[in-house]
Amino acid sequence: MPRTAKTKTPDEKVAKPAAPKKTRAKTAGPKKTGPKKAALKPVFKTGYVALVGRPNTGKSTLLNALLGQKVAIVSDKPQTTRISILGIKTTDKGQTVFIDNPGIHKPLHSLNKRMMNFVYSSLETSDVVCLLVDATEKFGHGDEFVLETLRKVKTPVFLLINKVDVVRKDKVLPIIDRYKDLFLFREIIPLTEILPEAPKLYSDEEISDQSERFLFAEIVREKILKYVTEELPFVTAVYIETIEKKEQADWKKRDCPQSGAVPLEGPRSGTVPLEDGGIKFGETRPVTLIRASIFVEKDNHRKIVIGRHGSLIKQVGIEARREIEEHLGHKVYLELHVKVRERWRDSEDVLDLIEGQKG
Ligand SMILES: Nc1nc2c(ncn2[C@@H]2O[C@H](COP(=O)(O)OP(=O)(O)OP(=O)(O)O)[C@@H](O)[C@H]2O)c(=O)[nH]1
Ligand SMILES: [Mg+2]
Repeated sequence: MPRTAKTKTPDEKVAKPAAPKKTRAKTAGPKKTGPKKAALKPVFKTGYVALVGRPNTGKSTLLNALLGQKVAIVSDKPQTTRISILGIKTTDKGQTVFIDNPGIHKPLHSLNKRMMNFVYSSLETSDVVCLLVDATEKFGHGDEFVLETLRKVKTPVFLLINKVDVVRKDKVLPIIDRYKDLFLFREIIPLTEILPEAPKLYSDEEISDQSERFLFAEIVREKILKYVTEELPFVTAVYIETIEKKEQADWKKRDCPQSGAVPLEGPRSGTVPLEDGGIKFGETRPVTLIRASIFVEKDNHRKIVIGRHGSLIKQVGIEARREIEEHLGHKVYLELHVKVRERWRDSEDVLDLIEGQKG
């Protein structure tokens, strides 16, 4: 799981997420030496690569694949990504900072306008743009709108045809032909080659720019998206109210090797082998308590997200908790509350609140 930025408490000031940092001071680059010396010096390249395309083309899936771990949530519903996140890949040759963006679409609500602003800002910031197209979808107005958007920027654009695993090979060539005629794409060469020569922008350990809090909210949202359809994916947002880490005595009878031989509160001395290593008597284990609100727009949405006898929300809770536990490496209690916030997609306050979680 990603190493993420420190979790902020909800009452910390909610700041608008800044555009990805691009502080490449003129003096910060490698010193100019004579041509002979420069040729011998290994070149370190650093830059931003924006992943763009229509919703659902597989940008977040690609980001996770490129990084070799999950930093972005994925779903089969469009408009899953709402806030751009960075995925940082550092090698000894360079640092590629991928920007996973919301899908390009015509915005209706304030939420969607903000989503598109993330796209525009990433197009401005990036050194390279990768346009992902879905080979399973027919070319349409949405694709024309994407190309129109890209024609406004000077950044070199690479075309990546995705989901080729589920279409016949002979379907791919016509897609290339069509795009070739519509837009001037740069030829495909390894990405780091074309990044500017520059020192690292992030430490080797950093893999994303999102806070744990934002990641947890996204994990909960991903599980909801798995189970809801129609307008529900669009009207659901997750806000993490509190994250509280505690130390808790964790002795249970079932943890002991000889059941019944040890009192309920644990052994008097020594260690007991447990699945995740031994624990000494008197020791405690960390547990994180997370309280999250799920915002929907109407009462019937709330009923759907809760499900019959609470079945849907329970399933979401189980799956999200497991994934968060995997991330934290210890026990998690996850409390979910479904709340109606009418027209939250046009409420700047709610949108600020949700964006502010990113840190
Ligand atoms: N068959 C196939 N499915 C893919 C591939 N890449 C992504 N998908 C699926 O496509 C769906 C959308 O993937 P995402 O990664 O969420 O797409 P996205 O472009 O980030 O979508 P938005 O965030 O909504 O813009 C998911 O169901 C993925 O599993 C691929 O290469 N092949
Ligand atoms: Mg996405």
